[in-house]
Amino acid sequence: MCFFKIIVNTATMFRQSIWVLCVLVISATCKQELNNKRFPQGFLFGTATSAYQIEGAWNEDGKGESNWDVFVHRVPSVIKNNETADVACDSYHKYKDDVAILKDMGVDHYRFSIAWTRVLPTGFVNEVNQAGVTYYKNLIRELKANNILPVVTMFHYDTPQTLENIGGFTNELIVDRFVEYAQFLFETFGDEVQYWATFNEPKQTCQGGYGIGTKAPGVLSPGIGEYLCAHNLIKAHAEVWHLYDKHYRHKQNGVVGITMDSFWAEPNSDSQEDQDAAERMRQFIYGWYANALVNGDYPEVMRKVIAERSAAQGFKKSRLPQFTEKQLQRIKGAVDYLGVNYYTTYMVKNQGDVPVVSGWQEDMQVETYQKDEWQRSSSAWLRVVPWGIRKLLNWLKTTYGDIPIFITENGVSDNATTHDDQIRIDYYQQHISNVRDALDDGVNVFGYTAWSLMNNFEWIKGYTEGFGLYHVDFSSANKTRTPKRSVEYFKKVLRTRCATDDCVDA
Ligand code: GBH
Repeated sequence: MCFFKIIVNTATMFRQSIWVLCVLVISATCKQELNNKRFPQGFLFGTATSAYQIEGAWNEDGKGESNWDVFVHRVPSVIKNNETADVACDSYHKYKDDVAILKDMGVDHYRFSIAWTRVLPTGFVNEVNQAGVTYYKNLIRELKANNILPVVTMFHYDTPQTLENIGGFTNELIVDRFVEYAQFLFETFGDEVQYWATFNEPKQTCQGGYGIGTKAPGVLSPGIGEYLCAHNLIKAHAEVWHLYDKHYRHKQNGVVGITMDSFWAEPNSDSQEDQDAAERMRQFIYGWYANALVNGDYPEVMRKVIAERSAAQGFKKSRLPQFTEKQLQRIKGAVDYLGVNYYTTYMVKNQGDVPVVSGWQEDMQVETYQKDEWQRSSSAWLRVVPWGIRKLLNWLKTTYGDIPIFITENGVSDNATTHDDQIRIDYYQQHISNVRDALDDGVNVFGYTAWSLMNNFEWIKGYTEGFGLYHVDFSSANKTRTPKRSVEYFKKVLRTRCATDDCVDA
């Protein structure tokens, strides 16, 4: 543990000397804990972005409208400062600049997403937008020419509005539409792409989009819409995996995974109630999707709790939909790797008073908080808790066995104006060290991806929180990218393949 808090509390006449003392304590204690072993050969280090957050060109060259285009235009005030991602980082025009900075950093891979509406403007395969196809072909070609592996997310929250108009992921029709879209991607880009992820953080799409309405389309349907969305999304993922497995894997040699939100849930006490509450939270967040795909159904605790609460609320059936026998067989094992986006940790207590509202959040029956001594970032939900990633990785191993794990996002925010991001240097160093510890623990993790390559459109927070290694000047016509101080640190990791300055071979 590093005792950051001591510094904050030393506004006394001895400030200077105590400060110096504390810095010594901090560097001594922190250093001791850092893992200086090199990562194994073949371990992947890279950075990530997503289409809506960086591309801009929202209606250019034949792109169709997505639910995010509509969400930000329809009621501008849902986004901080009424911002949109109409232009964002302008990566649609500046992808060569993006690849140039990736190359300069020396990354092994770059994780980006394809905007469904840029390649299939209607959401259906009846119409292909050639300009959109060319854009991603160029991006992939440029990456490969620079020895950077493309890691492609098929869907990072941006549903075609044509499909959103008829319920988006709450309408089962989307399953076949998504499979057709994926097939189009395999046909068009599959020879060049070996790492696929179907969905980024389905909990955001479902609970954010159709539960509490903080993500597009902003629908409020807690406990109904959010579960229905997840149900269809899981089926869509599984069908895409089968499609790849049967028709593309033998010639394209890739893998198809899915990335989940993955907070670490730390029990607040040793009491059985709190231990159970923390485990319940992990199952409600990660297990909702992972248990279905690895073990073939929703986690037992979700099925039980939601069925009981539904009955008590007078519903005839559980609000959590049931898979048919045939569907259960299709989803079980339909995943090659589990993606992990880790940012922070929550302390978890059992919720004493059982809430009456029937949402996912309430069904979980937990109370959460973050400790005061955990360092803050510029995001209210994100405090720095590096040991959480190690615990999470170990939990994944215990819970899902040795299925490969890919850290598809890890990062911290600044105020989006600074270039002096010591917080990010420390954050990456401590998290990468903990990932190395997890390898020592025997966890089968094969890659680490820093979120994000550059500051970008941070959803409802607009441009007020910056997760980038690079700063972007959003007021300039050029959307100028400049390295923050953390870039030097990340470059060093990429060169030396370890978290510290004194790397040793394992
Ligand atoms: C990831 O989500 C996303 O994949 C990525 O697109 C995003 O840029 C990145 O994190 C940084 O946020 O704003 O108070 O309503 C991480 C999980 C879940 C964290 C939603 C923020 C919203 C908090 N996110 N949560 S709030």
